[in-house]
Amino acid sequence: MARTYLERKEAWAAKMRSVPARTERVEGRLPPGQHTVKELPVLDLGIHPEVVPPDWQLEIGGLVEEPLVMDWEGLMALPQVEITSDFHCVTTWSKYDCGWGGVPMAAILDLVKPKDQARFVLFSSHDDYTTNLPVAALFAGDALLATSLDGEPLSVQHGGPVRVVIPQLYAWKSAKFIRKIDFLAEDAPGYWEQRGYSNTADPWLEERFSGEEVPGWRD
Ligand SMILES: Nc1nc2c(c(=O)[nH]1)N[C@H]1C(S)=C(S)[C@@H](COP(=O)(O)O)O[C@H]1N2
Ligand SMILES: [Mo]
Repeated sequence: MARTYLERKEAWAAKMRSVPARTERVEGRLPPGQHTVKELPVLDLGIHPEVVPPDWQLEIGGLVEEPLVMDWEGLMALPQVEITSDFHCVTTWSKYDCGWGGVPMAAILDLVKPKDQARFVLFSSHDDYTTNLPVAALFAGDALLATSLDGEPLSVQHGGPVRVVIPQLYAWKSAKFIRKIDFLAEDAPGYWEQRGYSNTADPWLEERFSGEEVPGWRD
């Protein structure tokens, strides 16, 4: 049987695992090895959970002073911004000028107050996807919990009602259908990070692959 897109994406990472990242960041708007696309593709595990705003909740816990469960009203009560940024997927497409609207990640950090030991976050989504980041990445001015795209409520195809957007890293770090954020002392690799993709994911360093053996992979 033909392999699914996901299987091919995973096999690609396994095959390419030893391709090193660059040692110096390449300057410029388009990261190395990328090409631009006109429309934002839909890319995920193929599960589009229907969570409507009245039912939406986000659990934020782990190493924080103020763990909480936020609902839609709570999210809407936080400062709202609109930020246009570019989005870069490891499969080599880049979409320029995505007009994301939502709450700055910095506002979330202010609210939950990560403890000193909290150095990493793990995002968990309604499709059981996970991805991990250093807490430091959430301080980026364009890092958002997004609820709209180009002036429209965020569609489920693009991760609605609420997704993470971290434009400075490859798009697999931007968890769609977000349900939980855990603050951790130790790093905890997420879905693609366990399947051969880079832990750090800087597009201008071409940090695509993990550089490590992927257990159980076959051609
Ligand atoms: N929950 C969840 N988030 C996810 C994914 C996923 O499979 N599930 N895929 C990631 C990948 S690989 C990419 S390229 C972007 C795609 O976002 P888009 O479909 O809005 O373009 O979502 C990221 N976030
Ligand atoms: Mo991606």
